[in-house]
Order: sequence, then C-alpha cells, then structure tokens
Amino acid sequence: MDGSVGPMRVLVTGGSGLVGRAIERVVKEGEGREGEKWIFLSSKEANLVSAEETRAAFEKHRPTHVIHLAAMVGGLYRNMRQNLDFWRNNVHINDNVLNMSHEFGVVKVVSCLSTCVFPDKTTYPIDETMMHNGAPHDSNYGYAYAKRMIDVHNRALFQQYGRKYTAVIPTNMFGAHDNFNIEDGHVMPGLIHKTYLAKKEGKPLQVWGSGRALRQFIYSLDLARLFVWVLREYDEVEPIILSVGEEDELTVKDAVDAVVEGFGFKGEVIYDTSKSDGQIKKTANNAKLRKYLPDFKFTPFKQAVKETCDWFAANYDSARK
Ligand code: NAP
Ligand code: GFB
Repeated sequence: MDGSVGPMRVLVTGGSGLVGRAIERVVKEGEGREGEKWIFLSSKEANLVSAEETRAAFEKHRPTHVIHLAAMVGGLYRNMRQNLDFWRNNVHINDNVLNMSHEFGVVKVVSCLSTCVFPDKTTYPIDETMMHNGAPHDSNYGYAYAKRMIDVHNRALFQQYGRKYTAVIPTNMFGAHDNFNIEDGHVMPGLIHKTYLAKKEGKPLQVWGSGRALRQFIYSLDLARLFVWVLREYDEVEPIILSVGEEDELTVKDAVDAVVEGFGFKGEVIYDTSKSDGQIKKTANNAKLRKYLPDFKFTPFKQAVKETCDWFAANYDSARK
C-alpha cells in the first residue's frame, strides 16, 4: 500500500511529545510490524527550526516515511501571547521537514494540523474542504496560518512532483506525557494539574473562562492508533479530520466535571470570567473518517480522563510542567 521497497523506516518528529509518546506505545503494543524501524526524534537531537540540523537528522536516519508532529505547541493563552513565535517557528520547522523529506525521497509524510486552522466565521459542522475559506480565530492566527501552509506545501509537492504527502486534522487532545504547564498548556492538562494541586493544598479550583466554550476531545492513544492507520492505509493528499463525532462535543464545564470526578476533588470550583473563552466552538465533522473506519472505537471520555489523572498523580515529579 505504501509503495516503498522493503520494511519502513519511520521517522517521528516531535517523538518526545504527547502524541509521539502515544505512538511509541501503540507501536510497541501491537501496531508495529516485523522489520520496521521507528525513530522518535526530540528537539534535543535536532532543532528542526534549523535547516542544517534538519538535514543532518535526515542524513543520519534515512527515513522512508515520516510522521511530522514537531511544532511549537501551546494552549489558548500561550497562543494569545506569542502569535509571532508560533508563526515563525512553525513555518520554519514545517518547511524544513517537508523539504528534506522530498529531497531524501521519503515515500510518505503525515503531518499534523489542528481544528483551529479552520475559519472562525463559518457554517457548522466544519469539514476538510473548508480550511482556506476565511481567517482563523484571532487568538491563534500565527499557529493556524503556519499549519494551513502545510496543506499548501503538500498540494504543491503533489502537483509538481507527484509526492503523496498528507496531513491529519485532530481536535483537542490529552493523555499521558502531555505538557502540564499551567500557563502555557492546553485546557485538559491545565485542569488536571490545577485540580491535583487544589486537592493537595485544600484550596478552590480556579477554572479560566466561563466554562461554556465547546470542544471535541480525543485521547492521545486513540489518536496514535489513527495516525498509524493513516500512515499505512490513507492514500489521499487531502487532509482528514481525526475526531470524535459532533454528538460527543463537550463544554469546558463537562471537562472540569470529569477531572473533578477523576481526582475525587470535593472543594469549591470557581470560574474566572475575566479570562478569555477563546473560540467558542469549532465543531468538526468526522464523516470522512467514519467512511473509512466505521467501526473504530474511541475510549470513553471519562475513562480516558481518569487514566490521565492517575498517570499525572503517579508521575508528578517527572511530568512536564
Ligand atoms: P507536545 O507534547 O508539546 O510535543 C511537541 C513536540 O515537538 C516535542 O517532541 C518537542 O520536542 C517537539 N519540538 C518542538 N519544537 C521543536 C523544534 N524546534 N525542533 C524539534 N522538535 C521540536 O505537543 P503534542 O501535543 O504532542 O503535539 C503534536 C502535534 O499535534 C503538533 O503538531 C501539534 O501542533 C498538534 N496538535 C496538538 C493538539 C493538542 O491539543 N495538544 C491539538 C491539535 C494538534 P522536545 O520535547 O524534545 O522539545
Ligand atoms: O486547550 P485550550 O487552551 O485551547 O482550551 P483552545 C481553552 C479553553 O479552555 C478556553 C478554557 O475556553 C478556556 O477558557 N480553560 C479553562 C482553560 N481553564 C483552563 C486552563 O486552566 N487552561 C487552559 N489552557 N484553558 C488551542 C489553540 O485552542 O487549541 C491552539 O490556541 C491549538 O492553537 C489547540 O489548536 C488544540 O482549544 O482554545
């Protein structure tokens, strides 16, 4: 299916992050195949903002396939503070990785976008055809435009050279090995860290914003299995949304309730409405995914949250925070 000769050598950029570690685990636990080599790259081995360091990593590992996860990543509030850095770092990383993949004859690249790439003013639900229809939400335009340019790069590589490089579009994700930094991270790791501390210190839990924003959450281990499927089977250049269904969209308050239950937290919960809610919703449609994989089972949300709370409590000292 993948068109290469011999077993795959898969280079996973961003291999030390939330998604990279989840892919490493599912590959070890059954998704990997005999003879394949999986290489999980971290920024310590190669800073992919640098063209030279990116070239050196490709020269060293000679991948036949690439899963491209590496990015400057952050939650709503970090994006609002650093749009310029998100734009510049991610444009450089993406151009370097896609350009080196082409130059080194990589057969397939699966890059990672995000549902925040879609236009802010839009009809719902959002699908894969709508990416370039209007400006993204103002809170994260630097990151969102840099991610959109991956799609432009992929289309042009196909048009000029017939390369079949593609991208996936996941919704908000969470799981073990996330970035649990409260100021910089996403809502789920932020809530898990804050609830853990509130319980330990006997203080109220401070939620940022009204709790009314809507999000679709995907567990990193589910996403990891879908990534491996895309690498092996998905043959389109057009991106594919990887998300739970519209019917599984939750409010931030629902997420708070799940984390509170996950830790058995009995204290007060305060919603700080002086803080931004960000994009109020970005409801994505997973019909394309369902057409390919009608029977794929997502881990129930509460179970995934409980597993992540337990992981964080058990790994508090070493967790990224
Ligand atoms: P993460 O846990 O923060 O991991 C980011 C990864 O990128 C790390 O392995 C990091 O390496 C690497 N990286 C960052 N800057 C780099 C650089 N200059 N050179 C080389 N590597 C660099 O992020 P994640 O949540 O796993 O995100 C994976 C992908 O999913 C990203 O493309 C992200 O945009 C996308 N995404 C994330 C979410 C979400 O909710 N988290 C939602 C949609 C899409 P080190 O740790 O070694 O520095
Ligand atoms: O995951 P998050 O930071 O990013 O979620 P986005 C933000 C939502 O959660 C807002 C609420 O409605 C916040 O008001 N929230 C409540 C909190 N408490 C907290 C908290 O302690 N920390 C955080 N971070 N939020 C990001 C984009 O948007 O989504 C990125 O900025 C990326 O570019 C990522 O695409 C997937 O879903 O708003």
